Amino acid sequence: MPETLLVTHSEYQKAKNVFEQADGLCVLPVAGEESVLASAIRRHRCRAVIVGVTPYVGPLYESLASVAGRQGAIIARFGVGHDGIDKTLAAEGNITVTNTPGVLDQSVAEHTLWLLGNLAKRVSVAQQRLFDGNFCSPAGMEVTGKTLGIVGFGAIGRRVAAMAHFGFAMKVLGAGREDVKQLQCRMGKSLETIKAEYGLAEYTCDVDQVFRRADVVSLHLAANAETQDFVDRQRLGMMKPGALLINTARGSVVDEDALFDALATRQIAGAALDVFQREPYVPLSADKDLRTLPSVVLTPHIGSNTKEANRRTAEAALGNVKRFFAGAHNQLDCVQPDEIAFPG
Ligand code: 8YV
Repeated sequence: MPETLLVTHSEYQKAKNVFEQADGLCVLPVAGEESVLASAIRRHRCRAVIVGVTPYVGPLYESLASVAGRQGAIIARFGVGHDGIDKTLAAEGNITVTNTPGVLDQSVAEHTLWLLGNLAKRVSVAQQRLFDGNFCSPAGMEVTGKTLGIVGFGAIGRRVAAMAHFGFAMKVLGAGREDVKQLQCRMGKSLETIKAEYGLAEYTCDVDQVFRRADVVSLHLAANAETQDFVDRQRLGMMKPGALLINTARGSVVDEDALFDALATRQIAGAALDVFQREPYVPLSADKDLRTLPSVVLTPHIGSNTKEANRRTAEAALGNVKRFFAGAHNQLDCVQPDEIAFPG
């Protein structure tokens, strides 16, 4: 009897072909809602699930642990960030957690650039006006020569840096929590090489300086307790009056109420968000709904949602599940309990 693998619906839909053609496993789509997923695990006596970004807080681990016992189970993230998975509960239940590093960096980095382009040229506003029968739009701005602050200098942040500099001649400031020595050590390269490779003008761990100097701040931070509401009123207050903010990392890193106020009072000029504190988006405060502002561009967490990245992600997640069942535990993209969700 092949092992059963449950894949949450939205992830299954993103790469149906890959899942339909998976050999050696009985792959079934299932609703991502935790209680439904948990009962399906018990019903199918299943030890493997592939899941999206939905946070799972308890029943998922209980049912996997009860079905798998000492054999162990696997939660394979369809994606990179694993802030929705409780790594401690997983470890307690003898459940391995994996993710898919590298496969979606290009898509998320490109999305960051499309959001920047939309904001810079007011594309959403212009389209809405055209739809309303008004064939004119506000003036945009060129991005060439502008300063882009990359906050969180992991794989995605670095790709954005390179595309913005080599593609648009932007001046790029990189900021991360590591000092230069730690950065050089992690990347195994000198700062000069890193700068040349990613088109970086400067690297700093003084992130506030980047908020003060950048015309555009793009967030590529880990979602963890340390970065909850990282972009708060104080940091928004540091930004230049004409500045733009882009978030393709995690919603939790931006205080959305503070952002609403900064935009409504024109303290900053615009913001583009692909990720939200609550997904699907629900305003934190009913009277601070970002959708009512003309200076925002909002997309429904689609940074990684391209045909190319979806296929690579499905193959990577499936690969982890297959290697798990084959006992190749040292070949899994394992997530450790204390590992951060995005390198920053
Ligand atoms: C989701 C993401 O994984 O990789 C991540 O951390 O945020 C996303 O790309 C994906 O959308 C789930 O289907």
